[in-house]
Amino acid sequence: MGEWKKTQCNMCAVSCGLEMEVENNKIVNVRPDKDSPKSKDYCCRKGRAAKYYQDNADRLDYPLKRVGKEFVRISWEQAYSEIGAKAKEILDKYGPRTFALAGCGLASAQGEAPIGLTLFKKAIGTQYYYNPIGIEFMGFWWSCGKIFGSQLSVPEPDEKNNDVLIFWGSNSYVAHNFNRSRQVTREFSEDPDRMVITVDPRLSETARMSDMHIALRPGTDSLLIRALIALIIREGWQDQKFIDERVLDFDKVKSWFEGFDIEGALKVCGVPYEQAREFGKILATRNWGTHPDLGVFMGRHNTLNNYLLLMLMVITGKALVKGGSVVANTFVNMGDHTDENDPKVWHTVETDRAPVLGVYPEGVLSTEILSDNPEHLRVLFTSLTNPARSYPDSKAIEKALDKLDLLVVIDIVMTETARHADYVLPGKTAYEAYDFNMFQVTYPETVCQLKHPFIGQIGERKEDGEIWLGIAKAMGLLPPIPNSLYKAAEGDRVIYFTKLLMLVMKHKEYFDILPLIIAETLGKAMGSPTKSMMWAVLITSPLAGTDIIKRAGFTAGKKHRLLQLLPPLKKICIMDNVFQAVDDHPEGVVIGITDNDKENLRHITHKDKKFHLYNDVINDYIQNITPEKEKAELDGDVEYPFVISSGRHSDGGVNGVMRNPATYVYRQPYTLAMNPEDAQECGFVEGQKVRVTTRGGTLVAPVETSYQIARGYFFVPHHFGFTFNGETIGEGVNTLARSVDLDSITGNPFLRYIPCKVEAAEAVGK
Ligand SMILES: Nc1nc2c(c(=O)[nH]1)N[C@H]1C(S)=C(S)[C@@H](COP(=O)(O)OP(=O)(O)OC[C@H]3O[C@@H](n4cnc5c(=O)[nH]c(N)nc54)[C@H](O)[C@@H]3O)O[C@H]1N2
Ligand SMILES: Nc1nc2c(c(=O)[nH]1)N[C@H]1C(S)=C(S)[C@@H](COP(=O)(O)OP(=O)(O)OC[C@H]3O[C@@H](n4cnc5c(=O)[nH]c(N)nc54)[C@H](O)[C@@H]3O)O[C@H]1N2
Ligand code: SF4
Ligand SMILES: [Mo]
Repeated sequence: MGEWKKTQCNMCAVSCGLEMEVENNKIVNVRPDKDSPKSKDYCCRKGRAAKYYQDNADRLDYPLKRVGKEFVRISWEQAYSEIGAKAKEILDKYGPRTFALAGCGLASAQGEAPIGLTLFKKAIGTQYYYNPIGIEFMGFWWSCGKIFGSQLSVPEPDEKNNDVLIFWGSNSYVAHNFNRSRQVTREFSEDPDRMVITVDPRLSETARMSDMHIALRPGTDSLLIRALIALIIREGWQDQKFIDERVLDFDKVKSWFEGFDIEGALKVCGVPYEQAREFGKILATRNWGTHPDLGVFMGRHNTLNNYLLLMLMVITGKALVKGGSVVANTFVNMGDHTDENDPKVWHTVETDRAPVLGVYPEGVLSTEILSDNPEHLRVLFTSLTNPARSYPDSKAIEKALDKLDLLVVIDIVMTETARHADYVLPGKTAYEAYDFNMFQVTYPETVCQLKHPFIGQIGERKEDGEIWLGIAKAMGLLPPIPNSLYKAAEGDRVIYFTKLLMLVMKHKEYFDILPLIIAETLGKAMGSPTKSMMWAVLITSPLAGTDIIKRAGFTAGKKHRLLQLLPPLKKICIMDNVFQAVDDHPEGVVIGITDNDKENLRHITHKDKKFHLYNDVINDYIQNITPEKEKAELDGDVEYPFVISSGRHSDGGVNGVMRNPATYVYRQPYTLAMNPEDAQECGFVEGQKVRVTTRGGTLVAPVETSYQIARGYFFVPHHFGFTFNGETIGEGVNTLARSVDLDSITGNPFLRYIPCKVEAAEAVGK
């Protein structure tokens, strides 16, 4: 019998509370944590498979350096001094615009981010930051920025008060992409007074549980939503009272919908008029919320898809209201709202792309490295990401990685990206080191959880946050820190805070790099730079000083009575108590409670507190979303008559994190799934190997036939093409994507819609 430890899953952004049984420094068993205030006894198969992630044949134990084609073991001292010297030399010679950071935070493990991001954005001074946000959320967050005023105001369904839950291009029953997703979906599905609606070209596992399935033609979401809004306005079903009170410019956007050929559009979408009308009526009369995901986020016209979806919420009176969609109050902002028109915001040199929430589109990374511009990217540091497999156009990415002057990869295993690196540094997982996830989205409660390490030191692995700090020091970017601050860090944290303040008052230039100084001093005292970042994000939390925290019962306490007389310090005292509670409760703590009616408006950040629906860029773009133009484009690709969804979040995979094939023992999911009628017409049989070719590349996979798959639309999962223990299973789907097939507004790729052709790769029976 081992010992059970409380922790939080490291596999996806949902971050369920888990209990893990540990024996001889290994995870031997996993169960959901019934004490978790967030996930309450819920978890999925991926979380339960944590032992295959934690212990496997490919884990890295020591720093490695490339020598010719081989990697050799080196010491940490050598790694730091060589990386620091080389990076500094390039920085001095070519400047910060030649540096980029990628990853620095997995969906569920972001404790290192404040350290890594401060190093790159402030100490080195580059804005070029790439991570998966730049592949999925760009269109959604950009649209939130325009309509609500902030890219941080991302709406979620208010499930407790919704009576209709809509899955729009998301397969949550399999992806578990929100808190307790399977449980919640089941509850809606089984309740006669509530409904599940799925908008998905195929009969997904989620669509199967739905009361209504809108089986639209792939890639027609923008056309469908334009038609739905037009229908709602034509019938006068919009929430006019809500619009009059809360919308700045409804009359200006009405022209996008008036006189629109609704019937013609629905025909192109393949959605029967009667069904669309019923759907429109539900949207106008019921309390609905939606979980959009990769079907719309990575589909054709992905930015417009999202913009129109938000407009649909607004005109039906369901945006940022109880029973509609709400914005969860997370304990930390997930980035900085970035206005692409602000002259201080850098655009990429070759592709002229701007960031959303501080993140650049991953699709252009290879072009920015391969560019001949004197300011092209020369140095790339990555952690918790594997661009060679997860970014569009794997071949271009691998070529680009080889061209870099310096590539440093921090990972827990030898990845396809690491194989191109100059230095590979072994990280610890969140079961071996402190970590936390900033995406912890719960509503109306705000839950905060700190993952405590429970696996002892193995090899020379280091906490990711500690590695970033080591690199900052090796580059000479950490200024001198007085001994008194190190000393203060060992005592009372509120007093330590006042000392920090005094230091910054004396040296104004320290302000921007405060996270590095905290990581160095408080991190040292706590034995973990990452843990000190939990404190840093809590004391600077956007919720500090709000009623949200007070409602959860937190006060300034009895200590520091005098300091509390100053309101800013009172806030620090309260948040320090929050930190203490979080540290004392590894199962997580409810640190905030939102009051629906009072706090929704805080997420509309336009000065007039209104929704702004009109936008010039959208105005130009939407003119092309007509039945005629869309039909011509959708039917016009004679050379590549089929469409492939390059990526499917299948049951046992977690993007590229679960490399260990032991997790696939129950099923062999590397297949090209197609409708049996397509297979028959092409002359393919089940299991036969076929070759899919796109304008970007090609891959071979065995056929799986299923009536769940729509006609003409193939699916291949993206958890493959990884080499594990010397063996490569399947091929990486990003060989199919081109780095130019990006949404023209934000640069988010079209990975769920790639025109393709298919042919037999082997004769039947082989
Ligand atoms: N098991 C598992 N769970 C995961 C992950 C994993 O790898 N494995 N990864 C996690 C991550 S990082 C993410 S981002 C989420 C993703 O979670 P999801 O987005 O739910 O995952 P997908 O499987 O891509 O589902 C997208 C759905 O969109 C549909 N679709 C395709 N094209 C279109 C279209 O044109 N229009 C519409 N309306 N729908 C379309 C597809 O048929 C599919 O059912 O999952 C998370 N959870
Ligand atoms: N074609 C196509 N491409 C896709 C998708 C798709 O559907 N289709 N899905 C996209 C989506 S939604 C996402 S979110 C991205 C994900 O893409 P990435 O962000 O690249 O994430 P992963 O592939 O999951 O790789 C994460 C890396 O982190 C490492 N790692 C895990 N834990 C730790 C740790 O504690 N410390 C350190 N240092 N490293 C760790 C893993 O070994 C792995 O190499 O992929 C995207 N790419
Ligand atoms: S839903 Fe996500 S966080 Fe929860 S157990 Fe599954 S993978 Fe882990
Ligand atoms: Mo994702």
